[in-house]
Amino acid sequence: MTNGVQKVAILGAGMIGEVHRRAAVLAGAQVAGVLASSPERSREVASRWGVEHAYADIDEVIGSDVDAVHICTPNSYHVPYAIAALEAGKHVLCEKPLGVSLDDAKKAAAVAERTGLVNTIPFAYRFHPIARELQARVRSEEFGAPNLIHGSYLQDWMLDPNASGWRVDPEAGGPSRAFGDIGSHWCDLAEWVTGERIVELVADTSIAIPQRPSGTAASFSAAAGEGPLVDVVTEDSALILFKTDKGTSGSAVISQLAAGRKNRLWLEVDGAAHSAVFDQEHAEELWIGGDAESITVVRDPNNGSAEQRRLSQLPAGHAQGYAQCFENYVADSYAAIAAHNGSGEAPQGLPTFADGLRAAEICDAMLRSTKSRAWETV
Ligand code: SOE
Repeated sequence: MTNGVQKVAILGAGMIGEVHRRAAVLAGAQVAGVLASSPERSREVASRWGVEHAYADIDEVIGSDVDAVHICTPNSYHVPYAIAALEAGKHVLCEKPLGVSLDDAKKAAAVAERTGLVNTIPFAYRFHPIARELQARVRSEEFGAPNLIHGSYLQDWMLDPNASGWRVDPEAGGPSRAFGDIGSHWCDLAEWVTGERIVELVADTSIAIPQRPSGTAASFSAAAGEGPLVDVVTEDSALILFKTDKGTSGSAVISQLAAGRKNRLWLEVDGAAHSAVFDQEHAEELWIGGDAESITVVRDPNNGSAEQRRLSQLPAGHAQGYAQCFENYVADSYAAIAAHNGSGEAPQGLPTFADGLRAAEICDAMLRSTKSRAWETV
C-alpha cells in the first residue's frame, strides 16, 4: 500500500489520461485498468499500457476493487463518473472543469462533501514549486498588500480553423470553451496565491473562427477535425475585469488563438512594496520587482519556502515542468487518501471539488456578464 492507494483506474486515454497514468505509477499505485472512448480503444490502450483491465463501462469500474479513479474524459462525463465513483466508495481525482454547468459542479461538490472521500481537481500549476514560492512571497509582510492582480493565459492550438475537438461542442465541453478550459486555471492560481476572492466581474468574449469541422481531434493535435463544418458557439477568447473581496482590481486575457503562445499562463501581483511575476512557460524562475532593484528567484530544493522545497524533486538548473506538476498533484492526492485512512497528514495546497465549484461559479458569472454586458456578482 503506497500512500494509501494500491489500485487505481484511469478513465480517459487522451493526452491528459497518459499524464495521469505516469504520475500514478510514479506515486506507487498499480493502474488496474483503463476505460477509453470505446471497448476496442480500451483494449488497445490496456495492451499498450500493460494493464489488466479494459473496462467496458463505468459500472465495471465502480464494481472493481480500485481505491481511486482518475477521470480524464471529455468534460460532460466528469460529474456523472465522479458521482458514480464517490457513491461506490472510490476516491476521485477529476480533471477540470467540474462538469459542464454550475449545477453539475454543485451536485458533484455536494456528493463529495457527503461521502467525505478524497476528491481533488488538478489545478496543476499550483504544483510548480515556484508557484509555492510565489504564494509565500505574496503572503509575506514585506511584499505589501496587493493593489493589482493581472495577467493572461494564452495558447495557440485553436488558431488553425481546422482545429476542432469535443471542446467545440457545447454538449461535450460546456457553454464556455477558452475561459472554462484555461481561464479557470488562471483564476484559481490568482485566488490561491493572493488569498483574495473575485467577487464581481465584467466580461467580453469573442469568436474569431465562426465555423469549425466537428470531430474528436485531441487538444494540441495537428489533426484536423474530420466531421462536417459546424457553427461555433463557444468563445475563442475571453477578457475579464474584476474586483476582489479586498477591493483589489484585476484583469485577465484568456485566448487559445494567440500565435506563438503555447501554454503561457502569466500572473502578476503588484503589491505595496514589491511585484511578482509567474510565467508558466518559464516556471523555474520567479521575478520579484522592487523600485530600487528587481531580482529573479530560481527554483532550488535548498532555498526558499518550505513548500517550494517540498515540491522540488530535482536540483536547481535541472528543470521541472508540467509532468512534475502532475507527479506532485497525484502524490499529494494519494497522501490525502493515506491521511483519510489514518496515516499521515493531508498536504497543503491540494485543490478539491470545492475549488472546482469555485471555478464554475466564476465561469457562470463570466457567461452572465457576456449576456448582460454588465458587472456580475460571483
Ligand atoms: C488545453 O487547453 C489544455 O490541455 C487544458 O485542458 C489544460 O487544463 C491546461 O493545463 C493545458 O491546456
